[in-house]
Amino acid sequence: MQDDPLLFRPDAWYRTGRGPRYEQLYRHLATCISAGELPHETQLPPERELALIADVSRVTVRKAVSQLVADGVLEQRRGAGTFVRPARPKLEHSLSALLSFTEYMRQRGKTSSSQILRRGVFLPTPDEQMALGLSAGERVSRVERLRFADDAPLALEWSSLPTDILPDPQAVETSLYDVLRAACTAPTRAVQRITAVNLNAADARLLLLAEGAAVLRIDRTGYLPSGRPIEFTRGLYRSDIYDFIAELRQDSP
Ligand code: 16G
Repeated sequence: MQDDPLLFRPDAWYRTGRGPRYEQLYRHLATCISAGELPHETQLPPERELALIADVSRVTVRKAVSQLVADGVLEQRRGAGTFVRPARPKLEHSLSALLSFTEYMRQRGKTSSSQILRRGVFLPTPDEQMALGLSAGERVSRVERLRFADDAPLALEWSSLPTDILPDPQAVETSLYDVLRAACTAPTRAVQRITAVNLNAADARLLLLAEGAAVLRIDRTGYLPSGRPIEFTRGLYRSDIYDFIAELRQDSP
């Protein structure tokens, strides 16, 4: 049983002019739960008692509590009382976080575009062989792009895929993932390695940065549901777009 009634006293949650009491009580309890002040398995005082401590009617308590039950943060156990439920697992939406550059930019209200620097079928580098599980004699389709958001160059990306997954690199006009999705071969899982590197003169010129400027290098290996690696993209990203990468990492498995 929650034995700290201070949390429920009116001065902890009620302010004149900030909306109806049940709404303020609801918001307060939701905050206490998400902040861990009312941890998982805490039992709330019974409705009558809570109404007394909070100095509100039982109807007000009932409305706030039933909203929290509907939200899935409280659980009413018959004959036992009302308890704080365990937090939902964070990874619930992990797959939806596997976004493409085009989608990241769209989410941020920016228009993306690309300048293709080179596209073709090549012998794989040792890094590509390792990431994609290819032998030295096999071929990869490679697409090298300078990527823009609202006309500002933000990233340089070298994407390599086995030729049976992307037989024609010329097919990549705007979004690589759109091409893969159309063939049902988009990755559903990815592993990323992030490092800080300094730009060489050629890459700096393209990204409109000074030679030696620090950027993030992210190597993404994307996998099909079968576990087969089908994308290896090495990207250099201006660190002022780090925020979108951080968001991805939070949601990823
Ligand atoms: C992102 C991915 C990259 C992928 C690209 C596809 C990171 C670090 N990298 O930039 O691996 O190839 O999106 O974007 O997020 P597109 O579908 O717009 O071509």
